Amino acid sequence: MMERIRAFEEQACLAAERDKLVLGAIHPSIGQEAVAAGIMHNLSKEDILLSTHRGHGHTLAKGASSLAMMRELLGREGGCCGGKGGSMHIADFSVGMLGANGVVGANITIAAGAAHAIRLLGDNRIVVDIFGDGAVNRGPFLEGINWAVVFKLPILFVCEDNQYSATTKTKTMTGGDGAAARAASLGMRSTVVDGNDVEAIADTMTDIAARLRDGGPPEFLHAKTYRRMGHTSFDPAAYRPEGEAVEEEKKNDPIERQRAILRAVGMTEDDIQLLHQNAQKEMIDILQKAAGTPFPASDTAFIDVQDIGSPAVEAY
Ligand SMILES: Cc1ncc(C[n+]2csc(CCOP(=O)(O)OP(=O)(O)O)c2C)c(N)n1
Ligand SMILES: [Mg+2]
Repeated sequence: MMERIRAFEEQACLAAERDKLVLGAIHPSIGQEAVAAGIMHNLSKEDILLSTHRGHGHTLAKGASSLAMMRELLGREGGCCGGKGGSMHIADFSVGMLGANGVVGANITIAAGAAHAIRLLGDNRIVVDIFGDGAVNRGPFLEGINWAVVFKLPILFVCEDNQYSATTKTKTMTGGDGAAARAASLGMRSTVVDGNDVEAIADTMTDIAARLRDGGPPEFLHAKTYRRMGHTSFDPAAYRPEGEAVEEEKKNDPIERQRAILRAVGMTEDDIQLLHQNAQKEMIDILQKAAGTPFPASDTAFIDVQDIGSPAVEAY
C-alpha cells in the first residue's frame, strides 16, 4: 500500500506540474505513507474515514479506486465525485470515505458527528479522523474532541504530524506539550507513535480498533512523521533549513525502512522490486487512462451542487 500511495502521488505531481492537467493545488503526502497504510490496515469498508487536503494516501488505503481518484484530480467523468471535488474534496461513500476537506480542522467536528450517528444507530463501526499538526491550533479540535469524550463516541482522532503547517514549522506557533498532551488534558487516552514505522502504527491501531469496537471510549493517536515535499506540488519549500528534507529521507523514509525489515526476514530483492514496479505500472496506467477520459457533460454541471437555483449561481 505504501508503494501504491507513493506511486499515485508521484504521478499526480507529474499530472499537475508536467502535464498541467490539474486545476488548483495538490498536497502530496510523500514520506508520510506509513500513517495511511498502518491505520487503514485495521479498518473495513464499513468503517468511516475523514481526512484532509493531504488525503490521497488515506483515501487509497481505505479502498477507493486509484483510477476514480486520478479522474477526480483531473476533473473528469468517472471521478470519485464526478470530477467536481478535485484533490482536496475527494469522498467515496462506497468505501466509508466521508471526505477530504480543504478547511483545516473542519473534519474534526464532522467526524464527531459521524461517530455520534453510529452511537445512535448502535452498530460496531468505528470512525477515524485524520488531521494535521496545524489543525490542533484551530477551534474544532477542542469542540470535536470534547464532544467525543462527553458522549463516549467510537472514534479515533489521528494527528498526522508532518512538522509543518504550510510554510511554518508548527512547533514555533504551538503552545504546550503538543497534540497528544492537549487531547489527554480533555480526558482522552492518547498514544504517541513513530509515524514512519508502518508496523508500529498497524499494531497500535489493532489494539485501538479493538477497544473502540468494544464500546470505546474515544482515543487519540499522535503519529510523528515528516513532510518531504513543499506544502503543494509547486512549492519549492525554500523556507526549510538546507538539507533537512534530504536528511529525513535518508534516516526515515517509511518505504525504505520497511524494505530493510523485509530483507532481514528473507524477502528477495526481486520481490521487493516487484512491489515497487507493480505500483508504478498501476499508477502510470491510471494517469494515462484518466487523461484520456472526457470531461463531464456540461448538462451535469449543476447536479449535486448545493447552490443550484440560488442567486449566487446567476453571478457565475
Ligand atoms: C481554516 C483554514 N485556515 C487556513 C487554511 C490554509 N491552509 C491550508 S493547509 C494549511 C496548513 C495545514 O497544516 P497541517 O494541519 O499541519 O496539515 P498539513 O498541510 O501539514 O498536512 C493552511 C494554513 C485553510 N485551508 N483553512
Ligand atoms: Mg502539518
